Amino acid sequence: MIKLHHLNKSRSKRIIWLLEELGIEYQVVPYQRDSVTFLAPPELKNIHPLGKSPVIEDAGMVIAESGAITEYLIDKYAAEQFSPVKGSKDFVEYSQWIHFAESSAILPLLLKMFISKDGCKTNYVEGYADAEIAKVISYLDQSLQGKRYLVADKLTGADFMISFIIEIVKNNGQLDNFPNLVAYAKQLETHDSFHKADEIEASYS
Ligand SMILES: N[C@@H](CCC(=O)N[C@@H](CS)C(=O)NCC(=O)O)C(=O)O
Repeated sequence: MIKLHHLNKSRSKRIIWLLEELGIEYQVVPYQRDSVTFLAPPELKNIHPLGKSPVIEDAGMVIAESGAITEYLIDKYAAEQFSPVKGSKDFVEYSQWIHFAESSAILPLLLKMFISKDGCKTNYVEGYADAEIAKVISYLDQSLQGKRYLVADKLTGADFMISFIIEIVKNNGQLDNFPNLVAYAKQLETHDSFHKADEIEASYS
């Protein structure tokens, strides 16, 4: 059975949602962040050298990185349902969104979170993060104009990945000025598995 090494309040929620949507059996192995440092406990390093979450174990493999896990699970268990056809134009877009979620999109959001944890003025980083966050949000909003989902008019791996970005933007109070993002967030909520993932995540927080 698939094991998901899940850290509370983390990107691992993407994988919980995906596993729920796939409807396959899995076991959650929970870990709690340190209340002061907010870092993962050292036991996670026994599973993967980086000691981060999510990590899954399946078929004798240990797989890290939420984007790679998303692609692996979809390819193995439901490629036709949650991915465009490989080699198609949609597939290129799909791949772009999966990478975007863990590169251009997450970086400024994390910087902003770290600055607020430090609680002091910065010369450069805050201005950089704010400008980049504005770019990320408006890019996403424009890309979702007239669309229900990011790619191929169906729920795909791209949406599982971007859902976490939407959650951070929402928690930062920046979603409401972007009607396409608000509509997209509502669309994701039409999936029962999305709410199930919320409940499961909350049960470990
Ligand atoms: N790029 C990785 C990032 C993994 C990551 O940084 N996870 C965070 C939780 S969202 C973590 O484990 N933080 C605790 C730590 O670094 O100690 C992914 O997409 O899975």
